[in-house]
Amino acid sequence: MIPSEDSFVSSLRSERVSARLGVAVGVCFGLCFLTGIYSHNQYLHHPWLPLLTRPVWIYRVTQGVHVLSGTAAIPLLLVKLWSVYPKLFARPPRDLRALMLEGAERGSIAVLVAAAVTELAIGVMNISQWYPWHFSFRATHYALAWVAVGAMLVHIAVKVPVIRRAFAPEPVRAIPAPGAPSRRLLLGSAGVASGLAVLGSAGIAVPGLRHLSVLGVRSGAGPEDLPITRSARAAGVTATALHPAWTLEVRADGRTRSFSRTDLEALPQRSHVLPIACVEGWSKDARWTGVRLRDLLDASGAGAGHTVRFVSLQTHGAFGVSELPRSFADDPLTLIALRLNGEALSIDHGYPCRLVAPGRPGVFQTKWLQRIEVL
Ligand SMILES: Nc1nc2c(c(=O)[nH]1)N[C@H]1C(S)=C(S)[C@@H](COP(=O)(O)O)O[C@H]1N2
Ligand SMILES: [Mo]
Repeated sequence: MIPSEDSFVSSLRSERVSARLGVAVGVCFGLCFLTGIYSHNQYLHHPWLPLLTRPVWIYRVTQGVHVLSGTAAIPLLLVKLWSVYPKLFARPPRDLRALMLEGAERGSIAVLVAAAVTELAIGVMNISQWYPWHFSFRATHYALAWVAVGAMLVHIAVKVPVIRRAFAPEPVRAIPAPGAPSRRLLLGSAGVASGLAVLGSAGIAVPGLRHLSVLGVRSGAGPEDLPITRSARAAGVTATALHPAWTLEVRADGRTRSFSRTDLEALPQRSHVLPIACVEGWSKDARWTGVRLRDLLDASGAGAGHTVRFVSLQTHGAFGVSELPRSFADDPLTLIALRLNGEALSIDHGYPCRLVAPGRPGVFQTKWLQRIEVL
């Protein structure tokens, strides 16, 4: 027998509960969306959205909030779906007009649920670096974000009367049956589950919480005290990066200059504390020492105000090439790093040299540099 809406009798379900869970999910999605747009713009460079170089940890914060607000949304969304799923079994109205209206509303909710669940699921899978699909993660995650947020706004607009009712003072307080959990307990548990998910993941970005990071994929260990994403072996650079004849080529104004590691060490050395902040949400500060990019460009005859392309020795896989917008290229903190936390750069962190710029996502902090092109 197919159940009807009335077959679900839990007194924990109510408009008041669903609306409060909805607000919590909505806040998480809003944070996730805004920080996601900021992150995505690092790839697209929309002129209407500036990319900030200060504070140097800006991307640590935006991407940390992105991943943690998405994580927080997962338990909240599950409880929210539980609180409303009996509606799936509601009998359709007989009146044609009402039927069409309800059909449209249900259609928009179906889009919202599908987009939201898929978005959170592929986000988690991306953090775990598990890609059982063939589409581009970033393009899909970005497109689905607009679908989810658009459908959410429609949903909120349609539900305004319900939301008003749900937040109005309760005329008669619902008293739970003896022994039954209260709605307050349900909401509290959803909040605690969400908080624990955040706490278990926050160590990927928040230093003091690293030991709590039971859910975090990368909690902080690695050569020179910094995690590694792609190793030198995985990038296929072990032979080329250690080759004694390695030089860094700098192409500017139609001329190419070459710098050996000794040449780079002979230029004035600067040290700055700058974070590596991965799109996966993990981040860590490190002390980088090397040549200021601006000094190297000056030594190569390149003026200010140019986008600069970085090409690594990497022969396969993504992220072997990056383009640095001019505000970062001319920034005095942007380094061609030779040393990390007081030691020569290890090969997994980008030996012979790598790019480190303030406020940039980790994916563009290109390791194992081979060539720099001033565009
Ligand atoms: N050439 C190259 N550089 C790269 C990558 C890569 O795959 N290839 N990965 C990037 C990513 S995604 C991150 S988060 C940082 C991580 O730097 P680390 O491994 O030194 O911590 O390196 C970046 N630099
Ligand atoms: Mo990354």
